[in-house]
Amino acid sequence: MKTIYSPKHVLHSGNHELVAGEIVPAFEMPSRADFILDRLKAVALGPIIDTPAEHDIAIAKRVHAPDFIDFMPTIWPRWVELGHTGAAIPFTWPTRGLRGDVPPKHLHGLLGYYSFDGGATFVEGTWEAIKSSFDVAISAAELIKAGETSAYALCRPPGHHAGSNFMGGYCFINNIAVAAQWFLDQGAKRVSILDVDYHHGNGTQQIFYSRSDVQVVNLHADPLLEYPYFLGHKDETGEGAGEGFNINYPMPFGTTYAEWGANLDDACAKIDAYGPDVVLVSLGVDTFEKDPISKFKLKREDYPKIGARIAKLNRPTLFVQEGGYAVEDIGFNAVGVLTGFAGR
Ligand code: SP5
Ligand code: ZN
Repeated sequence: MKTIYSPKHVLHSGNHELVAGEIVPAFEMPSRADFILDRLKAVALGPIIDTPAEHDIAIAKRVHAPDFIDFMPTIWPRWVELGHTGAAIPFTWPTRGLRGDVPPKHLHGLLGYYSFDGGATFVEGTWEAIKSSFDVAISAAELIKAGETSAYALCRPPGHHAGSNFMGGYCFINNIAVAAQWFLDQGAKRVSILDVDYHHGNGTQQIFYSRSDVQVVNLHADPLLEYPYFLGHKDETGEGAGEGFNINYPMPFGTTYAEWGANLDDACAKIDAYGPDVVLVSLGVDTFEKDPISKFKLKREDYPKIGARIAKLNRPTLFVQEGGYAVEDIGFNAVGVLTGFAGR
């Protein structure tokens, strides 16, 4: 299996986030990609391509609002112009009873307008890293189009919390949603997205909620208990033409592979029944027992089982990196899924 990666991810670094009242270094940090790369090389999974082709950002606008995509590269210059030094971060959001339909003119207001939390922060190089992560996803999709049976997009920053017109949860462009639309635009009839990240992929769900050409299947911590809190319940099954094409498997804290794997089996049966031309996997490994922000109990030896089960779908498969914050273990876990898929 080939990996696509961009060294430009490192431009998105030094960010902070608010956790239980304290400003702390963001859990989503550059060393995550380094540990994954080290492990890819150690197991010799396959060639690692670190020069993804540049792709037209118009591709991202097929699933994101053009004004949202155009806003992101302006954030840092406008932040600097305001005289700010630290990272750009939103702090006011249009919740119930406020006008969520009128974009403010001031940058601080726009940051809230185009986000759902304070977890998507900008430093000087953030936009370049976002663009490189998008380029990685599309370049990996191109490998599948060219006939590879699988590929791994080592994306950073991740994407699955980003919706059509909002960022959040470390995510800016929804890399996997953009790739899914790209496959459709290239002639695919049906695409399945299987999201195994610990957190519900609220952005991916929102983007495809009323569509039948992308099936979205999510395994995640119950939103009654866990971030992102406001989406990911079992009764969210899609709407209109999308009815029946969104499937959620919320699970309690303490979930082990016994329960998680049973839900994966069920999810895979639903994907088989749908019959997609390609399967896209939102590969988060924050389900790991030692993940610092998560409460599932998957073990290192469980990750190859995930890959092996996905391989049994027997369809072209694109893996797209999402979360995973037990940094020293992330290589074993993420690459474990890929080696399991490859049958070793
Ligand atoms: C892509 C992805 O996995 N994004 C996750 C964003 C999670 N943001 C909320 C973090 C909440 C942290 N709770 C911390 C408990 C630490 N003991
Ligand atoms: Zn996550």
